[in-house]
Amino acid sequence: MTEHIVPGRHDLLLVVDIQYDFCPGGGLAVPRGDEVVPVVNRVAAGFAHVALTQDWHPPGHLSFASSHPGAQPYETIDVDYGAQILWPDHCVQGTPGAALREDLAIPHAELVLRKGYHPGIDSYSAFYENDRRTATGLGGYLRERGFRRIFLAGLAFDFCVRYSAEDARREGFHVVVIDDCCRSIDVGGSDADTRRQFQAIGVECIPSAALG
Ligand code: VGL
Ligand code: ZN
Repeated sequence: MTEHIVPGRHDLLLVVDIQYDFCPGGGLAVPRGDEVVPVVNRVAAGFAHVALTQDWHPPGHLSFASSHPGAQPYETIDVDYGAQILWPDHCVQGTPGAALREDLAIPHAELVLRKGYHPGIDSYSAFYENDRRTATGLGGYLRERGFRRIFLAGLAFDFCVRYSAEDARREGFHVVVIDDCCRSIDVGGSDADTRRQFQAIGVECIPSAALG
């Protein structure tokens, strides 16, 4: 049983990609993605410090299957920086699908970090793009503000939450993922892979009931 956790001044909640396109009816719908919204709202109210991320791609982005003639969504291709899964078009800058959910009620969020805006690089992680070299600046921001422990919530558990959690760990933060604040896409066993990887690197997974 996880002990009870009361968020303090060195803790930040990072809310990942809670956007219409990742919810049922959206361009890259995560099954039951919409269900996390009320849970995340409740959890966020207990944090003094919250940052949000927003997937934010230009039209014709490299990660879109539609940008590669003959390719299908969920196929993996080789690009300059290695393997890249191709996705249906999603979170195109300025479109309704790219907007943060309007029922996300976190008025005290201090930062909205957009990612995935380079036309030729995808960015699952909020810290480093998929070339694993291009930094978003979030690591420096969190360090300069003195945060030590990062809690994660949002979509999708097995992609943007996973990569962000792994990078946060690498950057030296304590990392805690709030399980019922997340949902998975689950392609090719990615949900189980993520849970195994979290165990291996010391990313904690807790239920939201452990907070407060
Ligand atoms: C995501 C795939 C492509 C995510 C974003 O937010 O998990 N997944 N773009
Ligand atoms: Zn994306």
